[in-house]
Amino acid sequence: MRDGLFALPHEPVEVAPGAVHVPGWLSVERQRELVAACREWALGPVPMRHTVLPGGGVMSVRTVCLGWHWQPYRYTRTAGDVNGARVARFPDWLADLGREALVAAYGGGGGGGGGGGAGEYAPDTALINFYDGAARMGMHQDKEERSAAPVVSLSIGDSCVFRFGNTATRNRPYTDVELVSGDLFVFGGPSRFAFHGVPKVRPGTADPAVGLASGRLNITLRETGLPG
Ligand SMILES: O=C(O)CCC(=O)C(=O)O
Repeated sequence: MRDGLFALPHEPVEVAPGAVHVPGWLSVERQRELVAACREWALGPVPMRHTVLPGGGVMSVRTVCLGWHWQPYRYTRTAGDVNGARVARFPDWLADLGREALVAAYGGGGGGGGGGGAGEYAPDTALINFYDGAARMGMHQDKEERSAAPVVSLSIGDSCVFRFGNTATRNRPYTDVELVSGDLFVFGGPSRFAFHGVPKVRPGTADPAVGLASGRLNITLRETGLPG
């Protein structure tokens, strides 16, 4: 449930310089379309799976990638740690959505830094993360990219606590932001390499109208800066 006092729909809230939360950005219709697309992507050619970390730990989140496959801690075209298949292509319409997101967050001026305005934003990878009620994501930086272009993050389904920190340490200071279905979060500029994570999902908070019976979907768009 949205806290009406602090998060008016579509009104961007700057959480840190270059880090902007846009509540209620995706319509229910668009969320439904994204959920349907995610269901397809989850099936393959590389199926959604729990990522195994180099030390043997297994992430509680399940992930499937588009465009480039992320595995700790690099991007490849094929998913050598899953089934060896090439990941599904990154669709043009998703890049368009990424550019729309930057306009919503920064007003079209490309305020997130990383070079250029929203029109030049060219995300070429997406991580589709699925959280069940117990899943978490520890504090980390998105730093395998060779581009400093902003990261665009979309939330659908159950609400969560999104912890947005600083660029120096995974500890305080950080801000806990409640991300609700349909919310957009963009981080670029001075916040591009900030530590962030998801310490808590709130089971049962999703609106069934978005087409997800339970759990939380997160779609994260990034520019890898790798040769196409
Ligand atoms: O689920 C989220 O909101 C964050 C996802 C994330 O940090 C990541 O994929 O690196």
